[in-house]
Amino acid sequence: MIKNLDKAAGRLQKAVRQKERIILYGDADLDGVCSAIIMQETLKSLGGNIVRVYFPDRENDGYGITPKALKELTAFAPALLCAMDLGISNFKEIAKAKELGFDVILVDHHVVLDTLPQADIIVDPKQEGDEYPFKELAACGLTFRLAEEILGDKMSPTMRKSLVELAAIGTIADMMVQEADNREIIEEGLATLENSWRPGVRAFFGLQELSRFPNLESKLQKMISILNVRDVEDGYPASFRILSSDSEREVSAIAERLLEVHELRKQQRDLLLSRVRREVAQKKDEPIVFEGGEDFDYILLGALASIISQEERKPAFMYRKMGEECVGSVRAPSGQDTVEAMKHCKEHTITYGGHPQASGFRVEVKNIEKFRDCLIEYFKSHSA
Ligand SMILES: [Mn+2]
Repeated sequence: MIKNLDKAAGRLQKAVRQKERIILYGDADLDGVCSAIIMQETLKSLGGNIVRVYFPDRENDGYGITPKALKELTAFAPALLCAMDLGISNFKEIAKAKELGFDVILVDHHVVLDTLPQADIIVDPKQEGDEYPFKELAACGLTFRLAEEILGDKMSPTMRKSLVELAAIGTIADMMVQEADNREIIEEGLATLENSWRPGVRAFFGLQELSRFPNLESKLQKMISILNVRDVEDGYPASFRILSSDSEREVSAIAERLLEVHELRKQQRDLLLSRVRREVAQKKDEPIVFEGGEDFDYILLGALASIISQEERKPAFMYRKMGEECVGSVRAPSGQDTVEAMKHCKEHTITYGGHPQASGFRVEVKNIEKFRDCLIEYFKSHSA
């Protein structure tokens, strides 16, 4: 049993029974969005009083539970705040949320830093004392397990299909290893995906561009990269608006538009990529790639870092300079632990966290070179 899964389920059931206000807070990527929709549909099927589904705007407010979010959400306090795919490194913010009158449940799968935040219930298979053997569930996989625990035999076969499809999409999008629980979730979810009842999924399989791809896997990859396009309306990412909508017409319009933006983004990414490659060619001896600037579009950082780290077989740190701060995205080949490296250099950071092979950071502009030098030193002695 995943540690605290039963406690989290019990607490959410109690909130439903007592008509407590419930806030769902998800990361804005597909894993977080799929988690939030799974939880939303689960609790709504029981009559839960969900007053807000919140996604932080990573580009403007940063990752995780943000001070800006708490400022807005405080209007709903007291309430139960269920955070998914984030939170495990939000020590200050969670302490603040408690002060404001929230009960906090975290469903996260990111690496636990030195201590745990002061949340009431934490589900994270990477925490100490969790004896569940498989540690690599995505947040949406954990949320699906939580939904099973909450609903028990109230989860109809139809509902199960539509939730596990989301869990499969989010697990693949988060690039989790396709083993054990993840493989089960993916196999079960993909079995019905092309005939999904979810209008948002149907909209994609109806797109001309998708029909060109030869098999389900490649179609799904295309769908995921389109859903990843940043397009926020009233605080809601397009992926959430599409996947949670029940209007066929609304979803096809959004899907068509995202597809256009997606093509544009690809061109922008390729431009930036060729610039970064030229820089990297000058610095072949360094153990890492560390590049950034004011014109590094935040939304492209993850993709850039991922491509460069594969090409160079080195950890790649890509950042955007925004005012006084640099916000970065990190990818590394397997065997290299970027979270451990940043822990070693944490005196130069504002925050950092994530997975060994995919992580992020915020660093003050005045410390960015110290941070880079510290990482270079670290990887000189810890290279795979
Ligand atoms: Mn995730």
